[in-house]
Amino acid sequence: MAAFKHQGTCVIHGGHHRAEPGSLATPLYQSATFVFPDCERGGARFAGEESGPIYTRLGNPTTDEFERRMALLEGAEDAVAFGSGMGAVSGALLSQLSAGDHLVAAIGLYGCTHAFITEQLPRFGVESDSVDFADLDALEAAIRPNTKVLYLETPVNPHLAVYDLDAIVTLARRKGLVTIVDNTFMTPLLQQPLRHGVDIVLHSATKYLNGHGDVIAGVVCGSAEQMAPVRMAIRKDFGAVLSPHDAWLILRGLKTLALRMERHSDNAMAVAHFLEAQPQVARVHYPGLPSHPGHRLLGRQMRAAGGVLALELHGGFDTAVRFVNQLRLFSIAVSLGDAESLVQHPASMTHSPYTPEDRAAAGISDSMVRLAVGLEHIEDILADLKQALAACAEAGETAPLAGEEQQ
Ligand code: 4LM
Repeated sequence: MAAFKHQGTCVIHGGHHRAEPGSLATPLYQSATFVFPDCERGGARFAGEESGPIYTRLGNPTTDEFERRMALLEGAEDAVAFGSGMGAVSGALLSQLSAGDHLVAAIGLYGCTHAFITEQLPRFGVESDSVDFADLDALEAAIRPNTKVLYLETPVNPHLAVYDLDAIVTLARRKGLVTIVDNTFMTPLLQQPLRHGVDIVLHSATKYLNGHGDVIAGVVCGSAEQMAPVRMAIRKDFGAVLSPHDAWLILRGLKTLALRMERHSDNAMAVAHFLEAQPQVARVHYPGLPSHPGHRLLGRQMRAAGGVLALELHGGFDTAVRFVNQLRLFSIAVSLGDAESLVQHPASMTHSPYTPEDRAAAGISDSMVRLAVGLEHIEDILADLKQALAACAEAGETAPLAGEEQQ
């Protein structure tokens, strides 16, 4: 596939073949099945002797363009679209693991990924251990003779730990392991794990890739050899297929990805600096801050720190809940990567699938609040945070708790 020199061009044109009669936008093939010219050629398509669409669960021209664009952006040979980020997470893992295998996962992954690894995979005979991937000795010690996969997010949802991909890949190669990275928080605009030697990269395309909060989708990228079973076994037989209409919406959303990631990162950086200076804030987790342990990887591995940050307020669960309830511009919602600023409370929302003990071990405290900073004007975003902190300080113990009526 032809690559563009700049990703800002690739997000607009990557993988686009202008079809007759020359529509500028990608045509939407909203069709479940495709008609064969004759029986022999239908058979030839099934046998892989002739290219062309068969049935949308196997492939669709609109979805194919999204896949081509993602492969180009990640520097992969191929990409496979899924009907959700969890479809991509489970699809990538199931393509690499069989009964009797073991994987090592980074601590503090997205709650449903953690649930898939610790609750679903054991039902199919796959065991796992969770370790801090920043501690390479601990990571090496967790590797067993039957370990097949190292699985991580970087930055990690929700506490934004950043892991050194070069160091992890060096270890994985020495041990003959496959590395899988969930690149949702960064997008290929800010980080390209395959360029660091990672084997498979995946996304919840629900987030920044689509960017408009109206689609659930996922995508897995890697070598042609690795993607063939992801497409023609995992997606075909498990069926977590992306709707062509949703692929079309993501292709439209992708066109502004470069602009959006710049604005998200600038806004989040300003929010992080603001929050770090507030006496009510005990800690800000954002790799863009020099105080963040992973800051050294900015520039080398990440082009910018992205739009998500986490903060911990002095106090516990109730303080976090009060702060969230005081915000007005930020919407209280899970997800991230949308134009709208979103706030959520990981302990009771995205990371509620964890046991309290696993959450504590993963560094997700009850007072942690996650902000997915949107594309609004930074002065309005900061004003909202200021008024919420001021309202919390004023109200003190009398501030309303979760579930109480808000004006
Ligand atoms: C959230 N996240 O954090 P679908 N990988 C990562 C994620 O953050 C998510 C998924 C995969 C949130 C959703 C509620 C790093 C999701 C799963 O939701 O299946 O597209 O992605 O707020």
